[in-house]
Amino acid sequence: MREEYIDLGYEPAKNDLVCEYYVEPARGIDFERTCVNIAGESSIDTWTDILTLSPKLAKKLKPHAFDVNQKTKTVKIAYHMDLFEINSIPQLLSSIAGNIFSMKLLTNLRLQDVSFPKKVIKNFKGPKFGIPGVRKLLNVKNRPLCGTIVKPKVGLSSEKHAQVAYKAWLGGIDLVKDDENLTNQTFNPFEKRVIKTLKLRDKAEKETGDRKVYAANITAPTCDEMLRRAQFIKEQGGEYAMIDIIPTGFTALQTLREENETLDLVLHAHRCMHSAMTRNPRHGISMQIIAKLVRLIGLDQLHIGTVIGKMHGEKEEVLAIRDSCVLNHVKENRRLNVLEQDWGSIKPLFPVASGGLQPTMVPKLIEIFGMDIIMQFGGGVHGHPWGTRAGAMAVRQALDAALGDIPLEDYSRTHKELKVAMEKWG
Ligand code: CAP
Ligand code: MG
Repeated sequence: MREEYIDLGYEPAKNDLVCEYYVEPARGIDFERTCVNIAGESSIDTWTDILTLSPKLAKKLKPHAFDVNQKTKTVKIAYHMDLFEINSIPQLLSSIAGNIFSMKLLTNLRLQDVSFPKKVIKNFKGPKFGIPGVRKLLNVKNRPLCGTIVKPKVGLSSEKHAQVAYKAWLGGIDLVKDDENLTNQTFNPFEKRVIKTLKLRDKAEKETGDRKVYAANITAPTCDEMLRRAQFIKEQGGEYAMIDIIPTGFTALQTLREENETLDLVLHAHRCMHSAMTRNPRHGISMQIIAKLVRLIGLDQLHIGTVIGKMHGEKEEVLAIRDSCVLNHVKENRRLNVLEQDWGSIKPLFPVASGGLQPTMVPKLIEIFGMDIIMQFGGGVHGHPWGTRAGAMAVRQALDAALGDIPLEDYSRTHKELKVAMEKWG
């Protein structure tokens, strides 16, 4: 194997792509040898010496494991840009997150972060709307946005779905979205749902005087069908589409982003299934990377975790993901395995906190995330003892209290929907 892939003095070149891996070699296997194999298998090499690549090209394209740390079990590898199809996320992942996970000589491997050089960043569009575009569309400047997911996830008819959405909007919710596994089932077909829900969106806008949006789930079996559904939303006067980013895959996301130059929809990224890759701290791919890919490709909103809700995700990790969504320049953080990243002119992606949230959590959510967050309440709206509209009102009351620095306990004395929510959820 190519010992020269260990290159401790190497300074990554301006256009190198840098990856950080966490590595656990199999029993009896040397750490450096494992790193050499990871570097080789993810780029120009295989399990034995090969003679087909010219020495000149091999020298140019060889990977550089420039930071090899057996104590922290991490290695940083710099890859020459020519190894990649510069605007293809699938090809990138087939390289830096492909075969290497299967190698017998390691038991665990985690791709912790990727730092994209300017040259790559320039080849991607990034979010079309992002935080500024979404705020402009909804005409909401200085507060977090409030969303809901129609519940139950699946089972409602299109009519009932639209009614539930309408009640949530009347109660003060800005964004209503489909759930991740609601697409085009017989009890609630996509087109019928979009028509009915957008009709009631218009009614809710008229009655409240506020902008209201609906993100229908365009997750589909083929890219053609996904685009057809997105087009249908557009034709019906919709402004949003939602997609399950992991089940549909990166080719679908890149296709959607290309088409979105003309579709002009706000794209909401639901990350269901991500934990199959991201949850194990010793194996897989970090959520940090998923978030960076989504921003690079250019969806506009992404679920990042809640810290206090029903899904896993520690505060520090969730906030590091948030930073990768919103900052123009992310500094290296060795403790959290975050590499430096300059985003150039790519817009910030709107982070979404969702999963097990209810109204009484609003002050804490603001304390954790600040104003640039979309807070989504599924069960926390539709599970209100007085129903969906009251649940939505309780969310907005909690928000008003938090923004006015008034304890919920005090505010709930004059706001009965919040009071009832507090009685139920504490
Ligand atoms: C939330 C949700 C979302 C999760 C996804 C659900 O509903 O609709 O899919 O937020 O998790 O199905 O659980 P509730 P994450 O508000 O009723 O929990 O955001 O972590 O990707
Ligand atoms: Mg859901």
